[in-house]
Amino acid sequence: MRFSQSVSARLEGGVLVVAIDNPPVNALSAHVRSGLLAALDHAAGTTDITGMVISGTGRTFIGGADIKEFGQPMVEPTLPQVVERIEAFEKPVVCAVDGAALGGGCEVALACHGRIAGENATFGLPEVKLGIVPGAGGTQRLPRLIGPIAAIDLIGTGRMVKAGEAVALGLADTVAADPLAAAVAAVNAGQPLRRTGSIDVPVADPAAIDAAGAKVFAKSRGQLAPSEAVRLVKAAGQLDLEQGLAEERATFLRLRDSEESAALRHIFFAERAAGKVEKLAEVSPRRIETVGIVGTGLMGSGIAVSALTSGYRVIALEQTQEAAAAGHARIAGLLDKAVQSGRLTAEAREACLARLGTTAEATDLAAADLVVEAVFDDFSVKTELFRRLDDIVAPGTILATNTSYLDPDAIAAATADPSRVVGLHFFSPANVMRLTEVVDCAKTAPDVLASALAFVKRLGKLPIVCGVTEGFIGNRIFYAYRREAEFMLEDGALPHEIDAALEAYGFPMGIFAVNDMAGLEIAWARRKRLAETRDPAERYVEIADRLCEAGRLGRKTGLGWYAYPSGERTIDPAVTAVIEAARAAKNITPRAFTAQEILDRLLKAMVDEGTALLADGIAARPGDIDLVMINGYGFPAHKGGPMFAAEPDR
Ligand code: 3H9
Repeated sequence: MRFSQSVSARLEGGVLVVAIDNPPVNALSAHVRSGLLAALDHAAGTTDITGMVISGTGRTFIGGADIKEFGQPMVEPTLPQVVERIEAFEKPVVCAVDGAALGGGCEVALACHGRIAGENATFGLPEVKLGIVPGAGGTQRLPRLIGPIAAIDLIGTGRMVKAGEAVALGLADTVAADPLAAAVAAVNAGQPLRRTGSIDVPVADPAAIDAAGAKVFAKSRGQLAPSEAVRLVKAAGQLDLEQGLAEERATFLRLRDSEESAALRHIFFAERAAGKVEKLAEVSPRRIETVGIVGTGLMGSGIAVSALTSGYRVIALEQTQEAAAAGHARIAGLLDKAVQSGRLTAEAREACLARLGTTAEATDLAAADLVVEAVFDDFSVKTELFRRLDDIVAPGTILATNTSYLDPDAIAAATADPSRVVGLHFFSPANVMRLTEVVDCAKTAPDVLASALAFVKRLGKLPIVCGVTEGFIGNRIFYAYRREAEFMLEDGALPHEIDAALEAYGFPMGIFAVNDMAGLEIAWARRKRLAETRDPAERYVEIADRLCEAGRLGRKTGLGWYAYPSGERTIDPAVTAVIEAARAAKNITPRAFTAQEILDRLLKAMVDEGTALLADGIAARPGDIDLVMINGYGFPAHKGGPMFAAEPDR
């Protein structure tokens, strides 16, 4: 039986088993919604049918509303209409959730009279991550099933839960190896017509509800959707179902048309597009199972942990036995921390350590399919290392450089086979940060690039492909942005004013506070390195040099753009004096800046540099630049990144 292009069904005895088949994720497109309604009509009108099972084809149950339909005219039936019909249905409807039941998919499940989870099931209402709230009853039905506190946690943060937790919370009835068979059996066994909307929201301590809300607010500064989600869950305990649903729907429609939602949807699709490279469509990656990592400092040990927890075998090379032992201890320590914070089980830690070898013998890297160097960022150190590896590793082994500032083409040129060299620019701490710039060097072979992308994806990270340029995408934009911030210091703004404007916009920290945290010496060294080739006619701000010369290298020295007398960032009159002296030396009459002017100038600097990167073919898409700035430099995701925020015709 077929009810629409994506919804079909078969009869198992008296049970109508409905299958949704709308690849890639069974989103609730218009034809899915109409197909479900038609199936319900058929079941209602056929006496022999005793009940219905809803299932998804493929790896997903239902991935949610079809996000591609947002921004287009609404097509009936709406999801709330479908969901309400399911809940009110006179014959039992049970869902067999194999894979993800997200957003609208979870709302369909919540409306069913029974919910059977497969072992791979996940449930979640991740709408806030798209700048919206659930719009088909999620905020009203979930608290009725699992209580307001757990509902605030799940809906306010968008956190997904696996089958076991879903059952423990009361979201799912049971976990079954064959959820479809179990759902059919539940209908045959007389599944009662449990209507979630008829349940009273369990009473909870108001202080605990407020505390759960406060946790959500703390993580969602500057965003609208999470606080609206919390408000709606609380309302579920105060309003009747109909009023609650009406309030939810109005909020959903309002937020769906918000800037925040447009920005977060842009990021959603940008993330899916990232790492897709047209020229690699037909290219197969090389097999990578064993990863060599050279250097076990902060960066190398972070990369090692990331690779180990993603199932790779790791051989970490150091210069001496002592350094190798210290590296082993550092990696084990990071794994311990992951266990303590619940991100890793004790068994998984043991399995990681069993796959780790640390050594001072470079020849041990012979077994590696990929070697990532994370040694001191010095040209001769890196090229000597790669030349040595040329004689050790197999011809198919990929050599990746983690350089931030050197020219990877020049590093590649120093090796016997530049086609196997690629850049992997991890961000620190590498076991935590998702962003990785994958540098497609002049001679990188297509299958080497494809392998690097596959490796980064398997690490669970976000790969952004970029061409070779000083600082790649992120640091190049960061330099431009910092230079503009320093121009504004000369023009009349003070560091705390610039930082306050950025923080009010949604950056977790302003640029001067960030510089203090990272330390001012790396940028100082770079300025000194570039001094000889700098165009004397170019505007150059000397304030940072004066601070560095005075030993103000940032937080670790207790002084930088700010003073940190008791650890707290405070405005330092000594810095103001340096700035005023710099203005006076150039005869600049300072003027006042509004927060908006500050933002406009900084955003323009980022966008101009981003536009140049696109024109030069260094970055492939504006969305890639947005992702780099959001995931590496604190740009607020709910503003969509600099390129999106500056789009004039949105
Ligand atoms: C909602 O439900 C609102 C309701 O409350 C109210 C309604 C009234 N729509 O991630 P992947 C595409 S809001 C359209 O790489 P995975 C995606 O663009 C929604 N397209 O796969 C990509 O396309 P392409 C709440 C979607 O296996 C392809 O599918 N739901 C949607 O790694 C593969 O995606 C969510 O927020 C969609 N909903 O992960 C869930 N979802 O191949 C969003 C995906 O052209 N989705 N696509 O690049 C996800 O979290 C993941 O996609 C999922 C699968 C876990 C399902």
